[in-house]
Amino acid sequence: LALEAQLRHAIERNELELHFQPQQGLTDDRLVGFEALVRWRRNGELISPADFIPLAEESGLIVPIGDWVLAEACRQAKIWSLETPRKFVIAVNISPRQFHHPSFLRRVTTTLSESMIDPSFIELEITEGIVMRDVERTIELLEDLRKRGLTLAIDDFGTGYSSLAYLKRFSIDKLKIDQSFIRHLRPNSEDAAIVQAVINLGHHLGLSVIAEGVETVTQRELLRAWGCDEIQGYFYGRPLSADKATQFIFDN
Ligand code: G
Ligand code: G
Ligand code: MN
Ligand code: NA
Repeated sequence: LALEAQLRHAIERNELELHFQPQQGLTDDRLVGFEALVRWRRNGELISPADFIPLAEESGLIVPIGDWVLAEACRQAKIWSLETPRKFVIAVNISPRQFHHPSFLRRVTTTLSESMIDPSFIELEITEGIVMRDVERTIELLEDLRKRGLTLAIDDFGTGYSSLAYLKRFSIDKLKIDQSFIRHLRPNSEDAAIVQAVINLGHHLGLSVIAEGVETVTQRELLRAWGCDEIQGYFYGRPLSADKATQFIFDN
């Protein structure tokens, strides 16, 4: 069976699952949230989104997959909200085709209201590519989503083609510094200059800043010294199954 046909059946056959990568706040080193990362369990084998999200995007299957991911993230947020009084944000990746689908706003609001969670539990991660396509409509949509209480983050920040001029017009909450700037981070390097500039830019615009791909204590302490708000990466935690993420909550 062709991959696309298999993927088409993956949702009905319950073959998708969400893993959760923890995010750490740098003011008190507390767990602040998780990024939801989809996986496809096909014949016992776990397939990375890198191997099927592009196909899903191309074929339009990303729309039902995206619906499933959001509903599943909301379901997990509800479970955690009943198990602990602590508050976590679950960040969900949104792909371009999903975001620009005419019914995106309706789908998000329906899923949120059906799940009966506070919308501020959910953060949408959108890329620069998304926001630069159809800018005027994007500005309206971001405002609508934010009015409904969701948090919005620009993912992979610094790698796309967004214009800084638009940053002030987009109603967003957070910048996610791409891991390519973190990987070789050293004091006084070019990456250091870029990362510090993004942190300052974000803060001056009233945004919070999270760095991705943090793998070492040295990277974390540099980011802390520069005022970065949060980190995500193998140093703090790998993507975890829902059960292991629940355990992580109780251990942290
Ligand atoms: O989880 P990594 O572990 O392998 O993710 C690889 C890529 O897949 C990342 O770029 C991530 O943003 C993307 N990705 C993961 N989960 C989702 C999802 O639910 N929807 C979309 N659109 N992309 C996702
Ligand atoms: O594009 P997006 O930022 O959503 O994707 C996150 C991707 O980065 C996932 O594939 C995730 O598994 C991966 N990732 C998360 N933390 C680290 C890390 O510390 N190092 C590396 N190399 N990859 C990471
Ligand atoms: Mn992401
Ligand atoms: Na990213």
